[in-house]
Amino acid sequence: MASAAGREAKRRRRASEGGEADAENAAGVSLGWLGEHPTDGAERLAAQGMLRVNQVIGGEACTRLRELVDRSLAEAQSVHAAAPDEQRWDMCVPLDGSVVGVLSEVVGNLQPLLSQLFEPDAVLCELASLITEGGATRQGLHYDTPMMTQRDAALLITCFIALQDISDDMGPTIMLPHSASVACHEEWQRSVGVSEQGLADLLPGPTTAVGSLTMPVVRCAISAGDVVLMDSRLLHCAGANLAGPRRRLLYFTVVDGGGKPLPEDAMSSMSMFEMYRDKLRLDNREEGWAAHASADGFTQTGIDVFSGY
Ligand SMILES: O=C(O)CCC(=O)C(=O)O
Repeated sequence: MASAAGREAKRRRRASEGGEADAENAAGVSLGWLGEHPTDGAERLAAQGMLRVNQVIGGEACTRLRELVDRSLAEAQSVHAAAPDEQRWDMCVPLDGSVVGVLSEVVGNLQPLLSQLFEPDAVLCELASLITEGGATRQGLHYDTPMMTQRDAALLITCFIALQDISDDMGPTIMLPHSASVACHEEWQRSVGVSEQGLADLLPGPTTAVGSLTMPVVRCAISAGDVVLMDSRLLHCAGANLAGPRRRLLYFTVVDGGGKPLPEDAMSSMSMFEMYRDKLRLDNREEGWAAHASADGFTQTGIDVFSGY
């Protein structure tokens, strides 16, 4: 076991390897900056595979969504009574009136960036929530979509919306910027069997080894209303929620349009009630989305929940 001095030296070495870009990444950008520099925002997201945007929606909207997520979980738990001790939930979200309004606000506020990344007919292919209770352990590091074997495959970007302030010990999502690359995926696949255990120690960051590569680590400890956009090919995982309180994220994924094919094996990026599939296009947000909402989402949709994600 390393001495305290050895551990400190190692920590400093990792910190100096972390790089300024990743400190910037952790701090994020404002909507005002994004409005003025949409191309820079898109380039940053493309280069790093993630971009935090601060204060995309306000506190009241977060409260409404948090209440919806809690209500969904209560219903899910009454249906899934067999898993009362579950500490992680990935649940499709019904489009009730409050979700449509807030979702449309988020997409509208991010539009300067989204229009740099996607064709106008790009569509939401996921709409769900992620919950961890106090005591949830760290998720295994993974990507949601493999690096594409088809050259022209559609880009998928997942947007995680914080519904409350998320501190470091509540299990923020952990991301490895720059890991959406063929080289990093190959290193990860080659080494995952042996290093996954070790990653548990290494992920506090600011860097971690992925095979022979040293990758930066960003923990998305963010505030209510902040959004982190992530390339679905980026290596990431949910952090350990050490003691609670319950952590809630709403997330949606946009898949590009323009007739581009879905990447092979993109099925883990498809958490959404079937009835909304292909309906929520970026370019029909104002006229089209409300038509799919209902006063009581669950009556219309049922419950679709994946516990222990
Ligand atoms: O809960 C989180 O923070 C991330 C979850 C996640 O990455 C996943 O389930 O793919």
